[in-house]
Amino acid sequence: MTLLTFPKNFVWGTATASYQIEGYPLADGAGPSIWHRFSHTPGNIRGGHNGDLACEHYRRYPEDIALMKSLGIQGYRMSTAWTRVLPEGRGRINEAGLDFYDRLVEALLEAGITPYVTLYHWDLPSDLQDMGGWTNPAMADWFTEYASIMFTRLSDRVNNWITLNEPSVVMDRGHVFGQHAPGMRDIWAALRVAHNQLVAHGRAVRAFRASGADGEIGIALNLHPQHAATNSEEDRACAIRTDAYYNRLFMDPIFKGEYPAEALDWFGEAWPNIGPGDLDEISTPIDFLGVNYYFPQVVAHKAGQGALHSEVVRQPAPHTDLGWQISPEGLYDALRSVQTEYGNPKMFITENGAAFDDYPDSDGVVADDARLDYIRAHLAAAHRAISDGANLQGYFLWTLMDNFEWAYGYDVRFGITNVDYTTQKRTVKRSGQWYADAISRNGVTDA
Ligand code: IFM
Repeated sequence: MTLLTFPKNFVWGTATASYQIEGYPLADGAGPSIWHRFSHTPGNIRGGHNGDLACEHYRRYPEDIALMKSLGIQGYRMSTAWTRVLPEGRGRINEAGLDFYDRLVEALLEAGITPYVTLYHWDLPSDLQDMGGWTNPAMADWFTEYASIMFTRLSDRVNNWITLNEPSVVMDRGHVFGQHAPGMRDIWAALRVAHNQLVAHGRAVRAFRASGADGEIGIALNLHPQHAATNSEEDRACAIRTDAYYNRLFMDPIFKGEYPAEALDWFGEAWPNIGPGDLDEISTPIDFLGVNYYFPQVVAHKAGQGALHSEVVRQPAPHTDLGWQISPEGLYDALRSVQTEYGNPKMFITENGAAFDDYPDSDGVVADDARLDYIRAHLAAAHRAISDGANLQGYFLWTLMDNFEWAYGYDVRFGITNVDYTTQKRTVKRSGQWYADAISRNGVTDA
């Protein structure tokens, strides 16, 4: 067994998101988000769950920060809820909401943990949805107004910002398949949603630069490598299409200032109008790319199947409990493709982790060895990518603790800490103990 040592300043972190952990979404003057509405609509979420309590992090954050400190976590990727700060999405500021994030950031810094703040992790203010949400081009200004408030309030202490989390999931799950808020099924709208998010991202990056704040800003994209099921021309064309849709629709405009030609050809008249200057704005240079990686996908051409005429071909085991293929090579491929195709920007893995259904045994031990193996193997793949030149500077494990896993509610557990939702007791799982050890050694073993 060899210890794979990471570079000296490699950041070891965990990631969470506001609606998934905070609970009390309407407390202290906050307004409703689309996820509040969506989860309170019968039939949308497994088990009828919602984020009303979640992990009660809104009240228990000191305990959660102490837990991170005990594990040696160096960086914490969190998100701020737009609805706590601007209950109607724009205009009137709710000071109590800002105060909460102020206290949270202070407590993190006191614990020696560096905050990495994501401004949008899906909890859009409902009032903005009522005006069309991300289908409305005015969203770019509304998002920038909110982002600027956060920069003004926190950038003296927060030096790492992420504009949006996984805009492709917002497009696809939220507006094509309707499994996420706001529950739309409209490819025409979805493509506008993709574009408007990207413009909002670029505009917020410009506002950050104009503010003169110290620090760095980037975006978190979920990279989803696509492979053709066979060598046939049709399957290969299909994989190029799905790659354009999931990955290059976001990577190309940000890093190259253009949309992938395949997507334009494929979606034809559904393609949104691109305003003059939009692509310049979208491609405003960022300081780092956040890579969220979970699994790759093998696709075959299937006429009439979805907008992309593609079928996912299930691969042999292993899979996580969500049926997601376990493929550390996919992470290696994703990092290397950013390196070779997009100029090797500074990268963080801003999410990576696995869903397994595990609980404390009679001795209170959560022996989540499958998750531990998943994390170890993915860190080893990340290490290999660094050795091959990828400019990867940190890893934020998804996720610190079990939480509200969107349409799956609380039935799906990604945490390295178990949460008992009846008592709110936190129990660090074996994977969490292992992660603490990896941090202390700044490395993982290769097996
Ligand atoms: O829980 C989510 C997270 O909010 C966004 N990325 C994927 C995770 C697991 O599904």
